[in-house]
Amino acid sequence: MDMKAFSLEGKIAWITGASYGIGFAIAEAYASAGATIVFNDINQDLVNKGLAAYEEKGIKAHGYVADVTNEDAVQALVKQIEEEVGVIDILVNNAGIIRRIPMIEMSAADFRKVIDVDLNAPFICAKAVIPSMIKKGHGKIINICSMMSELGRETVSAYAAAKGGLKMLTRNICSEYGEYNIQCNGIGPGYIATPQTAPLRERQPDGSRHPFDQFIIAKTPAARWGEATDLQGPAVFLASDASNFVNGHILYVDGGILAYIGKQP
Ligand code: NAP
Ligand code: GCO
Repeated sequence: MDMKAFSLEGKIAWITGASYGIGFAIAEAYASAGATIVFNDINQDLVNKGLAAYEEKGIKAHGYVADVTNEDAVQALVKQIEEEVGVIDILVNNAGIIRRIPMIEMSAADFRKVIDVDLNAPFICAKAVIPSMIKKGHGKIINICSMMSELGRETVSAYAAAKGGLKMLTRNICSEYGEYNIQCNGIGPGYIATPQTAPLRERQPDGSRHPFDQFIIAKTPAARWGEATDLQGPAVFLASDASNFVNGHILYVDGGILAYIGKQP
């Protein structure tokens, strides 16, 4: 087998919400594999922060301000990227938010906001890039799903609904555009140590670990939280020619949580 199949040389990758966190780690891996990195974030400060962080890693990224929930803004952004950088070969729908509120206390506005960012935006961004991928004869779309694409838990009703929907959007893009050599897959991270999960890992006043932190350690065969870098290899695989016959698949990168009943307390 020619290992060049894992290379991203000559490819243009757009990772949404990639100023930091999982998106940044994926972009870093894609740059190492030879891709040109394009990212967006919701305001110029974050884009500048991202550009500085990429530069520190020796990566010349292209950063744009765009709210991925705004279809006109995304359509304009893709046109601008195609003019300034080139046609997008790889889209990673990474931007996402969570609101941890008991369902019956959650406002419909909060529920809608999570659905808007975590489900509507991946639809908007995929819809914007697919026409040029069809013309180009290939494309890769990777949706950052979640264990909550499979499981529920208290306080994350909107997030689980969005990520469950994102799993099925992934399968539908596969079904509708697979014949154009477009592969759409998902990555389902387990519990990853990023700003999004920081509240779940905060030390208690007595210095002990957060109860949820202890719970995740007991539920994970790897007995640790994931790091954003744990997602880099799987993300490169799904963006590369090595996965051209993998489509509609959600690759769980969770340290084994989904397979494990959990350690007896
Ligand atoms: P994070 O640290 O909160 O980063 C999320 C990124 O998305 C930030 O750069 C954020 O920018 C950006 N963003 C949010 N709303 C946006 C919008 N409307 N338009 C453009 N950018 C927007 O989260 P993370 O932990 O890296 O998670 C990244 C993805 O992985 C999310 O989809 C999340 O659901 C998923 N995930 C995370 C975990 C985990 O354990 N961390 C596990 C499974 C799945 P702002 O700073 O402006 O909000
Ligand atoms: C939570 C966490 C999870 C993780 C991730 C798990 O509150 O349960 O934020 O939702 O972010 O999605 O895969």
